[in-house]
Amino acid sequence: MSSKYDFKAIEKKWQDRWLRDGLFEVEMDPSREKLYCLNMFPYPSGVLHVGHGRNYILGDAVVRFKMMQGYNVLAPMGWDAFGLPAENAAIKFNIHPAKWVADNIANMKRQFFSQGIFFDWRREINTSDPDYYKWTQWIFLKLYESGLAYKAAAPVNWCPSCKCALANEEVKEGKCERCGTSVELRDLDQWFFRITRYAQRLLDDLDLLTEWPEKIVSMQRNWIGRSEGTEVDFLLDDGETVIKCFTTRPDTLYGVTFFSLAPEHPIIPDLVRGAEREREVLSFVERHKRVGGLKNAADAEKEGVFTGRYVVNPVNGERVPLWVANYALMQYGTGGVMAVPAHDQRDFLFARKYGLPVKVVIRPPDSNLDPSEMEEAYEEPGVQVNSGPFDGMPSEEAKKAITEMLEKRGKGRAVVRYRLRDWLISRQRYWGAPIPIVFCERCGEVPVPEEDLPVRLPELEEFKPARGTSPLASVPDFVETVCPACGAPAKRETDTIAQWLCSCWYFLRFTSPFEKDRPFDPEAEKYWMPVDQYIGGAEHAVLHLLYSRFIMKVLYDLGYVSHPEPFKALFTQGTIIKDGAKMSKSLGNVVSPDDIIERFGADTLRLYTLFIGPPERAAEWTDESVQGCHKFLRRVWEIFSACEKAAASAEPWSGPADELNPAERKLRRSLHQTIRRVREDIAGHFHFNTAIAALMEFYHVLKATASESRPSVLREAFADLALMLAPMAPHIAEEIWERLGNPDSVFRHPFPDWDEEAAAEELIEVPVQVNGRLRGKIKVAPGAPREELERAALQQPNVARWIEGKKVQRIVAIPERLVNIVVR
Ligand code: ANZ
Ligand code: ZN
Repeated sequence: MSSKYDFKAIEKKWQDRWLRDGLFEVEMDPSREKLYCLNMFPYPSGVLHVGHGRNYILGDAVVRFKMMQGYNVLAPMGWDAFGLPAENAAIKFNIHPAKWVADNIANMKRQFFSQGIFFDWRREINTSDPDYYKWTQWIFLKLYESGLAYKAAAPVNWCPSCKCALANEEVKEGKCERCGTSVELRDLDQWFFRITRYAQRLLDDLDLLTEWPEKIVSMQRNWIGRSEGTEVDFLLDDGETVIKCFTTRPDTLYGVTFFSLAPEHPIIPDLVRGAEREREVLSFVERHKRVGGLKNAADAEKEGVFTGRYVVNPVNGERVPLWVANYALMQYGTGGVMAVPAHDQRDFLFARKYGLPVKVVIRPPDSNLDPSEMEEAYEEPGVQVNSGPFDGMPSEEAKKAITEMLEKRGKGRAVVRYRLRDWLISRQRYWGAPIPIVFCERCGEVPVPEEDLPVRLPELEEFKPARGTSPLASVPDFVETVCPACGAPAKRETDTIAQWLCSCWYFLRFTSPFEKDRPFDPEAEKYWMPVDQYIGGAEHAVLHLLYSRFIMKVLYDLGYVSHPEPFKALFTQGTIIKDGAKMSKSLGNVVSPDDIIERFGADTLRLYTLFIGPPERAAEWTDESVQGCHKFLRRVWEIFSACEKAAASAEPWSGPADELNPAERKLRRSLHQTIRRVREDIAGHFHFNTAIAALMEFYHVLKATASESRPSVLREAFADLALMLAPMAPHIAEEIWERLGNPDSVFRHPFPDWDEEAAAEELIEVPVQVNGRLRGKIKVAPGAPREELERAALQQPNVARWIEGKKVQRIVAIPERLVNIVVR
């Protein structure tokens, strides 16, 4: 009497019902424990593929599981709508970014809905909405007031294709992260956030993030890049000018044989002015300035040019030649490097190439080094040699001693350096929030008063980037304004804010998105924050996640938020692979969730996405396995509809265990063992994959025992099966749950707990013989090992009597069958 698995009707029914009943709509409720579960919000790029589902389906399953555990769960969603992706696509398809964004949002929302991925949509955020970016501008002003935002001319990474300056974090191996074009360095007036002031705090508080993947924490640590070292003053051969360098190896100071300057070092033109080498040096500088990106220079072929000038080593008065070298970076330390070829590999390669001397000042603890025979630098610690008064001292000790000597003589000092640079926040692009600053002839830089926010982005027809200036610069209505301080005519800043700032605080806005007069309600922030579970891609390890931590700390210091860190636990899901490559639109290997839903339903799509493998690892998508998951759901449906009438007619089993028949006992044992596994797999590390495998095994037991089981036992089994399936395949779960006669949503019901007794393995009776004659019986678990049988047999009271006072010669134990004790 089984009915067909009509997934289309079932899924539509429940999606409408969840919407109507506001299943995901939550309010602050101090009497309940809250749980804030957040998926990184997407760029509204248009269409979701099943690779995206790895993130959102996982998030939805976690949310539903947590609801069933009784938490007050906040699960919001929104759109990271400003920025290059929207603008570049809009240019490509020749439609306005606002329209492009709106169309895409509509489609993606539909796709979320049809996958049963639900949110509290009342809280939806669009970062390009003036009601939102008003507060992004407000945050800019807060940083400005705190001296954390400043404008400066600086060499910036410039992408000639995007016609846009990029943050260091957006440059990958010297190329633009967005479009892959080689990045150049250009001097431009730019806005920066002084994130460097928070370097130490951002580093220290990594210790609070015990529920983050270790990998991400260490990436942030490296990105901040703290190093302790010494700043050393070298005197130029004019006898006046000091050129500084930063070193982490002051112990090698006696081994300096030349000095390298970064090509962008501002002193270079003065060094060679009027000299014979001027043209050669300046043309080298021109050529090498162009190669952008902090990291780029490290692995490139070492190249340099001699300036014709010398500097003096402060410890021994030696004159060493001053070079310009491509491996010296202007953005790190002082832009100058004291070069020690014997103990630094980059210096070594450079010295060998240009025939510069190699002088050993550290030897290995039990051997000597001959500079002419060295094939690479000796970078390890050791013992000082050729180091004047420090000879014989262990090099680790000499670091401190030499620094102290320099400090005494005023020629150097201990310093801490960070690799982290200030955060470049301005963009010469249209599609972003205007920077709320006005320039007045009389008053200079004036922040827009808070009550005048938002500074609206004008609607433009022509928004393509021009040569390095924002398209807003050519809109007189926007540019011309009056000075908020003195009322005189003034001009607006025309750069826009990088979209990274929009996503640095959206999680705060979600707590109270309806606030009109403030970015968020402090009470709501206090209740909902921090985000308990953040889920997203590892590619955001140092961009979004570091920036968000910074902004949170600034707001914390200003008293606007009550937590120093935004994200308590972080989960980074693995990617979906198809045909050997990461699934992506640009590679043309995407699978549409729409197609899978059409053929098999959303529950199948969800189940397979969760079943595909451990969620933190990459996994390969195969269409056959989708069908396997579908078959499983169909079988569940079929056996349920065969048993529906019986199960719905009874109360769940609650009688004593000895009244169960063998089939019933087997079914209940399997059920409660499955509950234990499913609970542990999900709660531990979101291992829905093994939880689903357990449910599949349970199905087989259910199938084998259903016909011999009474209605009450079936009732218990199907109810718990529905509850367990609910986070993963919510539609079919609700349908089964309702048909069992439950009036409320399955998500208003607690996730089941297992009964230890029912889950326990059934004991088997094994006869025990003494000298071949039956003397007793023991009860052991199936498969219990020999030693356990022997131990139990010897303790059995009647057996013990028969062997008392005798000598046990030998015990033969056959698991599950027999124990024979031979005595004399
Ligand atoms: C001399 C020396 C001798 C160095 C030696 C190392 C080994 P970390 O540890 O990553 O902070 N350095 C300093 N400023 C630089 C710049 N602007 N561009 C390129 N390299 C620069 O690196 C610190 C080391 O990087 C410094 O220590 C310096 O080389 C180099 F046997 O100074 B060292
Ligand atoms: Zn003014």
